Amino acid sequence: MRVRKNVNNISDGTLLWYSRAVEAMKQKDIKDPTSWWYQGAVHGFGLDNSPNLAPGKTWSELSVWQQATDFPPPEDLVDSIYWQQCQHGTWYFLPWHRMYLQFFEQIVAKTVVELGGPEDWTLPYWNYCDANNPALNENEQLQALKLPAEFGAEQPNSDFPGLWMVERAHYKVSSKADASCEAAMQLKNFTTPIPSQSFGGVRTGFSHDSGTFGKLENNPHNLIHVDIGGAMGDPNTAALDPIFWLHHANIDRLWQSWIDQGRENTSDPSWLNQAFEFHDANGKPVTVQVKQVLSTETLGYTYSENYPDVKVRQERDSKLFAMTPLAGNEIFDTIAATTKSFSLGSQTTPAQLEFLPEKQQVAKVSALAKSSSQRPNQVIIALDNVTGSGVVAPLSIFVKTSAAERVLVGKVGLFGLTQASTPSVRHAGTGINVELDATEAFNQLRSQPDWSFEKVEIELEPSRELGEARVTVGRVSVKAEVV
Ligand SMILES: [Cu+2]
Repeated sequence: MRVRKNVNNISDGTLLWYSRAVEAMKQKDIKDPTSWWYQGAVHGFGLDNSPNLAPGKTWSELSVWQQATDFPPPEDLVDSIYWQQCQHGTWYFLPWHRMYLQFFEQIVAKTVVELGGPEDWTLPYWNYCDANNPALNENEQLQALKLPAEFGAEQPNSDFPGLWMVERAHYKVSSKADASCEAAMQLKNFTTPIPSQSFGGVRTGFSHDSGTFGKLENNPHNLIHVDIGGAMGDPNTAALDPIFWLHHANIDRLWQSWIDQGRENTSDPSWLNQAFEFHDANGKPVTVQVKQVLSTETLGYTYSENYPDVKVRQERDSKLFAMTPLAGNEIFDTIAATTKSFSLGSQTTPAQLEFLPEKQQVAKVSALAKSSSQRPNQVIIALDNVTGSGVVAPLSIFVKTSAAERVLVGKVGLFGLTQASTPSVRHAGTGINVELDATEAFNQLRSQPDWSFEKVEIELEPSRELGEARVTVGRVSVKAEVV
């Protein structure tokens, strides 16, 4: 059994051999399924040359893809069933990436052996969740936000040239909130009709372009992608950054940890039977179904450490409210929304809410949770049809009432924004949708003296300048649970 270990706790040759294998795989032809380029293109392939790099940085070539050995690839490869397959905004997000990592790990392991290295090379994981681990001190927490030193920071680490990437905008995650894994791990259900209550994502068909994000996919997954930015900020280039694979190993570990806590995957046959196409370490085509990858041990690997057990949130909060667990299929009523699309600035952008007359509201936010024995009705803030281009830094969503201090609802990572905004045969180009659970934020607002729902304001704020990125928000709405 291979054990995938925390990259910050390994001192053997794992990263040295990884670096050598990356360099060897880069020498291979883009048409070779075991090449670095082909593996990257399985996730996504595109020639966009204007992602958001840090000021003063440029792509090392016009597009990172033009560095590929034997570029350009033949069109029929670009259009094949093997390229541009990554699953985002969907309940296939976790199983597809598990398959992808599994074959990649085998290809790297085989390359390591060919280079004279050990037989048991195993992919490590990058545990940025440790930034919020109460068992660690502040220094250790901040350390978890940084890329491992072997991957370089501003400068390459000369002992590990294969792990360097010019096309990185940042070398650390910008805030602990972006690396927060707890909220997703607390969820009870793999898939529900409510995206913010779905650990594994919402029910869809094949979903290569981002659409509606489930909880784990948004935070931490998307936020880590856009925080590192550059190639990592765009699905069409993300897998060319060697850190990509360690990021996804951690996401895969979170899925396994969630199951080990006693949760269950969906048993829906359309999920279990869905098949995807890959190549194995010998470059032979393989078809894998979701139901074949539900146990890491069956696949021959495990993780050195699970994410610490967390209880489902309803149980944890039971001291505060006698909560009945949410099933995730509660009915929500929209009570306020913007009526015009608006574009986002680099500073704070207010969303101009219009409120449904109280008489017409089925759900009411103001009247609820007067006594502590009553479960407050759930409140959701939804961002719909977010379109644009470029890499957008994590977007914070705040609520406030006029005088009082604003409250952070959550953060949104617009990973895949460009593709989701581009009409194609596969996708309508209607952009990204995200829902955030705003229940706790509204509880805080409600306790303020001048509370009234009609005074609520929503603000959106990117954590860094937009640079070349452009964002238009189709609609922001506040939905409350009908009880
Ligand atoms: Cu990813």
